[in-house]
Amino acid sequence: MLRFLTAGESHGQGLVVILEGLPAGLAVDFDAITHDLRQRQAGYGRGRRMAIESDRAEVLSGVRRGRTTGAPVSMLVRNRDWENWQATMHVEAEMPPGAPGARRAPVVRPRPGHADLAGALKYEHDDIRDVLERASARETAARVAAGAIARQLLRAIGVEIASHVISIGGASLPAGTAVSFEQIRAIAPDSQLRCVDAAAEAEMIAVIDRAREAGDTVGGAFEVVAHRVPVGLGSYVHWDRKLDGRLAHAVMSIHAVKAVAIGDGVEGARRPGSDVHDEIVVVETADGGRRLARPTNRAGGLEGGVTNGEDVRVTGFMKPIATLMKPLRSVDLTTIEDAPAAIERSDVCAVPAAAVVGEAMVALVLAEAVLERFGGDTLRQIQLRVQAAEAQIQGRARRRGRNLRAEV
Ligand code: EPS
Repeated sequence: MLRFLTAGESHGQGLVVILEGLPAGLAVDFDAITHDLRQRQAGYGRGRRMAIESDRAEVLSGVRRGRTTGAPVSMLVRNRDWENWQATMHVEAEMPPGAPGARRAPVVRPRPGHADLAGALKYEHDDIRDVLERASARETAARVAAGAIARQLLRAIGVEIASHVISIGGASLPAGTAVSFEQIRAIAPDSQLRCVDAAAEAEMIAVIDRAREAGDTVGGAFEVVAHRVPVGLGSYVHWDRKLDGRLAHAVMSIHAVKAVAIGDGVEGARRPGSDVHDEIVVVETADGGRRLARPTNRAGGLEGGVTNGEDVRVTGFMKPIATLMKPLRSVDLTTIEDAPAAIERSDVCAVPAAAVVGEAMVALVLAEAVLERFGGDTLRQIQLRVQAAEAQIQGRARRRGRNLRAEV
């Protein structure tokens, strides 16, 4: 089992993550972790906080001389902004003398759409800061650090993961646009919105600008695609082993994500089965053999909750961020009088960041499913089992191919 735990507040000292269940012998690319963290910080529409932070994960354990040992990997992502928040966020009962930063007034006007009200009622907090600090999407930096290592495990068996933005507010890729994995992979790391279509991206930027001017926020949709995924991850035999359900859980858990689709998702509910299911055909291979192929991949690489060898495609739909510069109506929880919602520094749009977090969550779920199917305490054992499973599938196809030709 691969599991991870995160801890940390948005303006506390930092974020901590422990990733447990990794095999030994995985070479860890530290620059790749930093790359993923920086990708999460990027994107048009991000707020001023991202100009303060320069996220980097310090690996504290579980890696020696560049390779995993099999022990839990722990990482720390420090908050640079802590400097400015110590007088508000100190862990000691009394403010340490000389603590830098302003001592901020309690937050008492919950933002509709945020965890503020439900959290304050549930945990009996008078200062909503005790809720919002942990509910903040800053936590996703820790997930991305863990996901970066899961992605490296997947890469070691040939799996690649990438993401792109489909829509922001009402601006979208033209309906029915087929986006290949190669197109997504070709998106430049400094792309403003991680969209494959320049015209659509320009429209999306205009949507974000209009929202900013109006003191509003916008959401959107992103798609995560995993390429060269082995056949047979997950299972149809029991509800909690279905990989589509596990991916949906993981992506839905990302802040502000309100819906998840696999493959064509909700579109499939509107169309007849003949327009939804991916036909199975036989094609000749270069060496004269035969293999099974799928002319389409509307299922998003999953049938019966099991990977079928096609690209795994997961879409996340994100609502607009809850902090509005032109706040919605709310109530002051100290006076129980009408009052505009609190304003916290925030983003106008964080869909490209959510896409990067989506990659991390998909990587973590797929890595766990790989460990379940191929087991192994070391990367080497896993690689051998992946190869053996692949050879077995190829061999079966070849044998059947010969039988077919003999019958003709
Ligand atoms: C975030 C950091 C936060 C927010 C954002 C995500 O920083 P700050 O609150 O200091 O501006 O920008 O969090 C939210 C959108 C939210 O609603 O909490 C980050 O690192 O991603």
